[in-house]
Amino acid sequence: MVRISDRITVIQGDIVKLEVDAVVNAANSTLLGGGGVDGAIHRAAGQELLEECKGLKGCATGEAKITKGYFLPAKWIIHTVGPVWQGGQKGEDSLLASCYRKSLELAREYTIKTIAFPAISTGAYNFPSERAAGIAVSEIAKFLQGNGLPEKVFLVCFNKETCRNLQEAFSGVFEV
Ligand code: AR6
Repeated sequence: MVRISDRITVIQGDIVKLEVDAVVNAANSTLLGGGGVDGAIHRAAGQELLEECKGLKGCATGEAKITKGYFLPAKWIIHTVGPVWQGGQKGEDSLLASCYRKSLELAREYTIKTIAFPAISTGAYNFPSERAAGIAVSEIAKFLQGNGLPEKVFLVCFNKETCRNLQEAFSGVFEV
């Protein structure tokens, strides 16, 4: 039996370059592209991604939808819409947890073995990075406890602060 902590890895880098079965996009509710990681994914995947996204008719906050990966190394893109931080009293924590859970449910449904998440909502949507890291690691750990798929989850950080927060959250959850 592989330990849950061995199925989660924090890595620094650009999510669009990762050779995983699926990458998760921190999208907005239109699913028609934007800045940050969303912009990077759309640029790298190409115009056909936008065409497929137009057919999805958007996505609610806390939900997730899947498309092909087109020119990405990843076969699939799971688009999820994180909450905009509004001070913490508007259900932001549970909506963020839902993004991770719904993305992982889709991954399981599509027999995805390896998946990479960006730090959802911690950029343009202003969710406090440390708090978001705790939610990400505990929600993923909870899901993996009950599921064999995905086998491996990468938490991708783009800057040092996010890396530090994710590593600390990982240590906190797994007491390493
Ligand atoms: N690889 C990995 N992580 C990245 C990359 C990358 N290439 N680029 C940025 N990040 P954000 P949000 C990190 O703003 O807060 C968009 O316009 C970034 O450092 O991309 O959920 C959408 O269309 C940060 O830690 O997403 C929405 O309108 C994290 O990804 C809105 O932004 C998330 O930052 C969503 O905002």
